[in-house]
Amino acid sequence: MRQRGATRRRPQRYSAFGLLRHGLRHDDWPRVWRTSELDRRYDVVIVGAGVHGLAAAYYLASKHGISKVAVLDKGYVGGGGSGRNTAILRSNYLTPEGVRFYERSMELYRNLAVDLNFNVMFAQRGHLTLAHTDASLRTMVWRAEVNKLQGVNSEVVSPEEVKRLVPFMDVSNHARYPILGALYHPPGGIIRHDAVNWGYARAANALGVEIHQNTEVTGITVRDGRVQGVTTPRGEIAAPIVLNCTAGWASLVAGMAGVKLPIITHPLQAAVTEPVKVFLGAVVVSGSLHVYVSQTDRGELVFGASTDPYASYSMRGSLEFTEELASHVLELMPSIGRMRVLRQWAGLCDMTPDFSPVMGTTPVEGFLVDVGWGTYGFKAGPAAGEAMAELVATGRTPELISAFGLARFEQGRLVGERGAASVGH
Ligand code: PYC
Repeated sequence: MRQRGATRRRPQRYSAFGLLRHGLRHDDWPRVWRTSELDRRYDVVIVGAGVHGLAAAYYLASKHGISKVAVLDKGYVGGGGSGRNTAILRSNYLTPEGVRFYERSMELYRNLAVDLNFNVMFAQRGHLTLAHTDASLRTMVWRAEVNKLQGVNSEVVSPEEVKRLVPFMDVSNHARYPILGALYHPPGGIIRHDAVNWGYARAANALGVEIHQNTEVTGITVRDGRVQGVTTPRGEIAAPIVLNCTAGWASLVAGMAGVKLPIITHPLQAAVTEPVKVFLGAVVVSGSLHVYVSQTDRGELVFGASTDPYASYSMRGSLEFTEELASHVLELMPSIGRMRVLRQWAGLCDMTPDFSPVMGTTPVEGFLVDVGWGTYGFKAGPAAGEAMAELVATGRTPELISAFGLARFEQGRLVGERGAASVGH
């Protein structure tokens, strides 16, 4: 499977003069990745050109020399969950398996700009999960202890410390939901999600990986329990390995191979305000108020909620969401009442029963999954891509993801992460 002598192209670098010239003339900008003819056969077909699919492709090529790889997407690069999330990175999970896994992703994210030679704008601003009840404070203490045992920087802090970190927050006893404390995770932060998608796409493509946008997978061929390839409107493609890296459509794509996933898909809405001078240092999450907020380097506040309470594939926003979001945010930060919401959108969340993903093999030989990313997928892209690339290249499931296999739902070995999901669900 190892592909020797694959064409390697270095991503283009510019001198200051070159940058200026390209900035002034829009007609000769080079493509960030090449488009190519669709071949009839690949060593690996990856379904989904989001951060998971692109990272898997990049690590297949960069770490294992496998570059006869096609990443197919029915839309465009980063147009699904990878471009619709709120770009929060953290590793302060509840289970040791979860903490170790997300911490590996944080490690890869920390070096990603250098690794991809692309500015992904990772800002480690600190991440605060507020506790408004004794029960949630108990969970924060539990998480902090599990985190520390795994070497992850997390601690429970007082309302006074919350006020020091976020001076605009109402930490008084008069608030409708007084803040009793918070889980503080200094390494957490935000990143520019589009840049991550484009950086992986460019780097994978430079190593020979092909990216085919507007190429929907409409069928998966399985013969004698083994995957043979996929069907697209552009024709059949043969491949001994098909990796499902979709979010939102994961169970539909798996269903094409006859694999049933324990996933229910819900929309999740988010919104962004007009930009103002940067005043919010940390990412702030309130599980009880179903809201999280961060401020981008451009000054916009990015808000998100929990998933909508019904299963749906709709990606439309609703007025109820904006009203509820605004009222919850104002309970925390009354002073931002005059800021205007610019845009809202929705993404699709593939929820599993234990709030953990599904990564690994399936009963169909050669058909692999990296799915079930609920509300926590973007931060996991690098580690999931790296681990799935290793599984493809070696045929062995890496220890890091061994707890997240599909068989756990039959065997009753769930990895319960509900208590560490960003917001109440
Ligand atoms: O898990 O950190 C998270 C998250 C943020 C927004 C949605 N989920």
